[in-house]
Amino acid sequence: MLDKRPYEPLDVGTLPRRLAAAPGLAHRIGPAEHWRVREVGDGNLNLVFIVEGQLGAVIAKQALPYARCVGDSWPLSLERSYFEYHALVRLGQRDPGRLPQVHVFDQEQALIVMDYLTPHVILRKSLMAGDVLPLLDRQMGQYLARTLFRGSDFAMETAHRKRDLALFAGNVELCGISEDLIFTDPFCVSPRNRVTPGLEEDAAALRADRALKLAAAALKRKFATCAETLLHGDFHSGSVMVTAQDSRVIDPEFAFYGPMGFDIGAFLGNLLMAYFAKAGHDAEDHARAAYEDWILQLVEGVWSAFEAEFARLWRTERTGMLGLAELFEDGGDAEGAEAALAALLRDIWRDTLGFAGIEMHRRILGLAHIPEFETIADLTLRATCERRALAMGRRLMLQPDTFSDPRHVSRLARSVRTV
Ligand code: SR1
Ligand code: MG
Repeated sequence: MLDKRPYEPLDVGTLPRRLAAAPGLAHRIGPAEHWRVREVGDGNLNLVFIVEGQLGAVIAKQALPYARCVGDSWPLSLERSYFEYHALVRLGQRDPGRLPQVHVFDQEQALIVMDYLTPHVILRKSLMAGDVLPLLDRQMGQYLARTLFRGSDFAMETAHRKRDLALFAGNVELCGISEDLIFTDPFCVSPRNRVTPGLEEDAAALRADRALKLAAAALKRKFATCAETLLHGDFHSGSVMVTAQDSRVIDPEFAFYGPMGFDIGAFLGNLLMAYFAKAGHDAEDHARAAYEDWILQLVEGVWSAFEAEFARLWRTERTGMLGLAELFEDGGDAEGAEAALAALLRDIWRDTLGFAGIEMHRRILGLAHIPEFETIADLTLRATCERRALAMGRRLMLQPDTFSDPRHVSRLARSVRTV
């Protein structure tokens, strides 16, 4: 049992002393006197350490009492670690093996010790490097279907789901970050916003675009009021680690009960931005065109795998209060259940497109930009790539009903890229 010493930000010197008392850790990675510790965090919020011993390694992630990317002028409570721990456990149960296993949760220190994933790399980096990941679409589509379906009232026992809903309703602070940074700031003047030089007029035009602001308002309302399932809550390509054969999901500290399309949309929006950024890095040649095509196939493949797995779960695990077999199968109307599934998938697809579009706006107009664009050294070229992404994102937000399936998304991406 770890003692309840008051919280202190740990460092490579103090972390081993703290962890030496953790039950089972020496057994897993070897005796503490041989541990080597490195701090490797490059995310927006937390400290991340790799602790290597003679037998293996673990990751130790500690929340800081402020947002790391901004500094102590943006205080944040340590509670996010509690929500991340509970989300890691639940999402891991819903898609076994897809998230790191937790070995120690030290609530006092806001510290989670979990599997060190190796030789995995962050998906965002892998996409920037031009890696082809043949299983990613299936693994991520299935992950999304399993976690979103199994965390909802289609599958869960309703008293259990409501208890969980109450627990994650406490993640007020991180939901607040999303509410501000995704749905509000990008569409108004805010000191937290930043745009690439050359994109100022585009940003001003979007902030004066009433149709776009109405779409952002509707998406924010959906995000805040549609407590459909337990979401990862920040499911971008920095929250996935990959090898050619394996994909793992990390960092669900933004977890809360929200609309299914939010996680799917965040992921697809980030894939689309990876697509639009390619022209800022590589010469226009056959290799680049082939990789861009692969990214669009990935977008299509994630949705297809999601749809197929969601339909399978609908037919085999619809045991929750919203399952409503009483209305359909029990009364001999199996086709009614299929019609309900089709209607639900249409709704999720529509939400997915809107959330993908708003994610693309917030990464270009807001506080938290992405390395795919930020590393384009030529600012004019960077602005061009971002402008194309914004044009695509705007269509997704304003006209989701014009995309009947993901091939239409690919078609639009290709035509916008040549603008
Ligand atoms: C202050 S946190 C900024 C962003 O980083 C996280 O990864 C989330 O995406 C958040 O919006
Ligand atoms: Mg994160």
